[in-house]
Amino acid sequence: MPKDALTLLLAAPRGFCAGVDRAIQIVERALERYGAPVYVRHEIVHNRHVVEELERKGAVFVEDLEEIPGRYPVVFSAHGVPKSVPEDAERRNLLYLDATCPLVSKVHREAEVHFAAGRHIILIGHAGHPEVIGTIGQLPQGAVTLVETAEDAEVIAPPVGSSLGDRLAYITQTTLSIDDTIGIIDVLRRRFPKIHGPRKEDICYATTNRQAAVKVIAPKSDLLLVIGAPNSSNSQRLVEVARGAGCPKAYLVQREAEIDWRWFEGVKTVGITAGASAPEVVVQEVISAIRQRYLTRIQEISVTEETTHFKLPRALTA
Ligand code: 10D
Ligand code: SF4
Repeated sequence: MPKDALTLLLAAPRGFCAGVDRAIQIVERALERYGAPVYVRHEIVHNRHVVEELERKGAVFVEDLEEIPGRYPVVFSAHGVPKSVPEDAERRNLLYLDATCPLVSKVHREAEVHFAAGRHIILIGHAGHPEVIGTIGQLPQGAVTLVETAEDAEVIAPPVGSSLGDRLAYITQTTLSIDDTIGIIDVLRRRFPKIHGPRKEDICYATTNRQAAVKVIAPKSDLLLVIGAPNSSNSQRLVEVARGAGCPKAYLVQREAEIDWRWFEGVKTVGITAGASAPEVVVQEVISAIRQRYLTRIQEISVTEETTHFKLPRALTA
């Protein structure tokens, strides 16, 4: 039977960002330098494929330093950690390498600057996400109030005094939906006109660019596949952005095996993108699987070129 025709719209940029690239390299270099095992606290980035590849090379993933059975090197994940974690590593005499993305660390520093200026901090982000736990953990308990939605922003009651003058500031998680975050900031600015904050938000360049590319391909797509993991915030946001931008059939898949081929019924154009933690090999695996079933024409739609690159910690380059 002849294959049906399908157009694939490949979003660009997609996949690995500079922070993910750096974090993976930190684990690889640590393995070369110190030998296996190298422990990694939390998934280095939220992707099973990446984690399994590093496990094959000798990395061991744990959620708590307590699980490390001796004086082995440990890498902190790209999402960042509360201040108590390096302190704990020092108490345990562990050699640690911090793979926190420099753009997450920048938000940590913003939080510290606001705190030093006597401001109460509103963090816009998702409860329980490791980046949010890490950012809140830069400051003493009670210094930060978490806001997840515009509805939250309407009702939060910052500590007495801070909301009246200019002793209030906001910061954000780096992987949020741009549009939702703007909505939340609008509420905060209306309620607290003197609130301090970044020029826009703290959403990083990679999140911004991947969402921009999805907004271009979604209206042209009958189906849109986002390659990424369910615990990956930036990947989940790409699904929401695609649905909001005109492609209700947008799904998150970790691998080719998760594709439900019934999604393709009656479909002529399929958009494809990948979260910042999803490797290009998985994108190519998905494309090959589609090509086995359909006569495909591939078109890459690029909204911008990315040139950002982050240096490795000196401990690994000296
Ligand atoms: O869940 P997420 O989007 O924050 O993390 P993921 O590991 O999927 O992607 C990299 C993003 C990081 C480390 C947070 F900035
Ligand atoms: Fe850094 Fe952004 Fe990548 Fe997160 S998504 S690791 S903040 S560049």
